[in-house]
Amino acid sequence: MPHILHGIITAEKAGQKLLAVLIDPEKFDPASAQKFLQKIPFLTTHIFIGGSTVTSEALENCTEAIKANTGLPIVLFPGDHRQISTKADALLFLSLLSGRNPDYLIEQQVRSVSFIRKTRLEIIPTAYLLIDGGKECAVQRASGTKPLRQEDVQLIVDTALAGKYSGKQLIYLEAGSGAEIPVAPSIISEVKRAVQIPVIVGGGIRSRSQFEAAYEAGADMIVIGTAFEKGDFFL
Ligand code: 1GP
Repeated sequence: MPHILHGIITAEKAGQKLLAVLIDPEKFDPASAQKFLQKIPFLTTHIFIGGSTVTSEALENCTEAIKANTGLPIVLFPGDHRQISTKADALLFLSLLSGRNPDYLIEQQVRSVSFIRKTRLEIIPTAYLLIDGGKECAVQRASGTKPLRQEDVQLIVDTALAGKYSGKQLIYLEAGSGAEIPVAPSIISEVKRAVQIPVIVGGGIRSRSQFEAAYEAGADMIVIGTAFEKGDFFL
């Protein structure tokens, strides 16, 4: 089994919690990579790189700078088919299952293949579910899709399970970068109970209590971007 996915599954089975720090190349100065990486929490296990509207050049420069300054696995979290760098270790091959826009369900994915085939990136099939975080987020704008309402727990669980039945290896519950309300712990626990595969949770986590609540509810990996980007290393 591929290396990074294997590591995530092994951690899940051992009950070891994972933390990914998300870097958006659009908001990140590659020259600050070393300083930034010195400040991230010691429990960080992965670096995610991506954003909704990143150019290939910004992505390349950012990934190169991060790679030069850390031994942590670098995982691409792309907003579209152009956001792929050979300098990373793995790629979350996302399908936006909460939406009904074919462009983000399959078109971007097809377009990415001719480039991916020339790389050695580990490809990780990932079900990506956008959940209402209390304000319109970049994914919503870029994809033209609506998030699932936090009240619709059954629909969220069914969507996650449809992802698993389609062969996705990870379920990513996303409240949106800078969300006002993170994904509720009750949703995380219902999804986790149903899917029994690794669950990633991100969007709007900016306090230790939110962080711990997500882990306790069953998140296997938490993704934090905005808080650290703003210099608030709250952990
Ligand atoms: C967004 O899940 C990530 O795609 C992280 O969200 O920037 O709000 O931490 P934040």
